[in-house]
Amino acid sequence: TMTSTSTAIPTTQALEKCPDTSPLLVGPRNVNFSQTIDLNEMRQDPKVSVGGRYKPRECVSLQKVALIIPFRHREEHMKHWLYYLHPFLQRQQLDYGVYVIEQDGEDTFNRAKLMNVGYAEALKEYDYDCFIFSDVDIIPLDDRNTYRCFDQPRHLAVSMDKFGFRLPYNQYFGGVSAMSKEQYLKVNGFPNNYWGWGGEDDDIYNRVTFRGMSVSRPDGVVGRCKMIQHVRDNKNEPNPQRFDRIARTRQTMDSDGINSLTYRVVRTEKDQLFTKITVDIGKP
Ligand code: BGN
Repeated sequence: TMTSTSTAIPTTQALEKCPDTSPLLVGPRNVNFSQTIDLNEMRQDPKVSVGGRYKPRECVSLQKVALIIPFRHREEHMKHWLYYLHPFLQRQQLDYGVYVIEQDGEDTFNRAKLMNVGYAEALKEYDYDCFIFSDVDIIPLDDRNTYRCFDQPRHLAVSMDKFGFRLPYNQYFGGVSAMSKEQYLKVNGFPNNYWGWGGEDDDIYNRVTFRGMSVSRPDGVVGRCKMIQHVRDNKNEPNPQRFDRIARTRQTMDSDGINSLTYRVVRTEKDQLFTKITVDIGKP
């Protein structure tokens, strides 16, 4: 017979809600992108289930969080992201899933449309309440920067090394952001028509303010993060239309967004540490 002194998880008794602040946080930590990453050890972790899903065993998470990462040809960055972020999110006691949304083909990249695809696809799998939209090359340095949603849309990458650990401008909403399902639907998601680099984050910032919301942020110490250095990607040239587009957000936001999203799933791969969805999103 079993003794009651073991650490076995009670199955009959309901788990309690996780505390507001996780007791597992460690605070600031450094990262080192010159290390060679081997994810195989992490893949053995029985607490992470296939597709990059996790929930704490010790309590019921306050939020169910989908991490959405637009992607193409950045395998090395993805390794670093997974290596640092899985333990980080686990220390935050989140119930989470990692979705890598890969743009199929070699046409011009469209970060924002891939974000919309990630939102739609993640919701087909699980009843997520919160969506973290993250670049693949941004690693947070302090786990007090909780990757969850707040009562206003949240900007998380507020203190990046490449901008001297400050905001590049007050309205900056790029890199990593968090929106609840409700906040996201209120702004009709991201725009689908920003092809190439720049402006799509300013567009969603505009959407947030035009819907009467404001941006919430961690402080500049907790919000520190590093970007992995890289050369500019092919097929992601600065978009010459971005200036005109961000000037017209108010006119376009109701008709261009999650309500007008179309795409075709080309393939879905389940790694132990992430779900990769390759999609045909068309071209400009
Ligand atoms: C801004 C870009 C953002 C980008 C930040 C940081 C535009 C719109 C025309 C002014 N915005 O200038 O998309 O995230 O720089 O690199 O280009």
